[in-house]
Amino acid sequence: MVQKSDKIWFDGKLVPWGEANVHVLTHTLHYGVGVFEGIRAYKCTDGRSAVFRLKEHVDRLFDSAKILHITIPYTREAIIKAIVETLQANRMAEGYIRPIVFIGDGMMGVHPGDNPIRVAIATWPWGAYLGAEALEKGIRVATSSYIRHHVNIMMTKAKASGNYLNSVLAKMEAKANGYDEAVLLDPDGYVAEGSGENIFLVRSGYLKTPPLTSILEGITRNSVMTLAADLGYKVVEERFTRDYLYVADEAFFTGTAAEITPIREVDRRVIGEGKAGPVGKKLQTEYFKVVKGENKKYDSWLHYYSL
Ligand code: PPE
Repeated sequence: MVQKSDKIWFDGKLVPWGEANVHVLTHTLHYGVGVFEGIRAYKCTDGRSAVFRLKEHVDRLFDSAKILHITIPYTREAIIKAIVETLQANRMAEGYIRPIVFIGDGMMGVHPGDNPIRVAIATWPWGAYLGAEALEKGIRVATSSYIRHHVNIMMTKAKASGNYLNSVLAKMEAKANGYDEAVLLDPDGYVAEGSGENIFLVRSGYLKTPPLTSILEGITRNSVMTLAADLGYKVVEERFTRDYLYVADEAFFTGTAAEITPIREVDRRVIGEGKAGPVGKKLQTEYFKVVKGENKKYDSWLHYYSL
């Protein structure tokens, strides 16, 4: 169960959590044409709070909407302000932020007509996405029987609600088979991403991650690539096969929710030593320093707010 907060920002105003409801003929509920974001705020080491890469997340929300022909009836600045206001209204020093833009009720049928575009922003506390031990010990992953989107079937650069049908199926399958998470292959058979994470492998000291075809352009992916380059690691964006993953020295998932989660097993093959590897661990440590404001070099990635 999501831990309730007091308020949700809904179409321009803060309303009580229990009143942020929609009609059953909400267009997006039927056809999936909506866009959303997943953002985290962290309590910094100096006692302040900051939203991590807020601008980039809001930019991606607007890009996702553009791809789906949705015009968000607010400016980027207004959405940024609303996100901060929601955190403040809920007295959230840290937590997860979920803005969603969706098509409301009015017309039914595939074409959304001029149904209203509605915007909501919810916040709630969210700990380690894949379980408390996952960040430390790593997780067990299975290749999914579901294939990630073809670039002309779904718009893979949009963080669109409908795209997640594929993720939900993959995640349910992985869990039902006793794994923690799924890794999905792209339509050509190469490794793409997790149900809600990007993927990296480490081999002979360098990092590899799939290029931006079938996958979401992850903001954590970008942060990790930047941090890795800074730490002197070579990072290549290149397709790789599932068996290349089996023989990697290390592998890990990245995502706002998942942060940097080591992968210790794929399809019953132990990865490396079957625990968090040194490169992934180093990047995870650096990432947590950055989000908590301990690395001043990346201060521009933090949007500080007061409570
Ligand atoms: N791929 C997918 C499919 C994905 O959903 C996410 C984020 C990523 C990659 C990583 O993107 P980024 O967060 O910008 O680094 N998934 C979000 C939703 C998870 C959920 O269960 O809901 C998230 O991490 O917030």
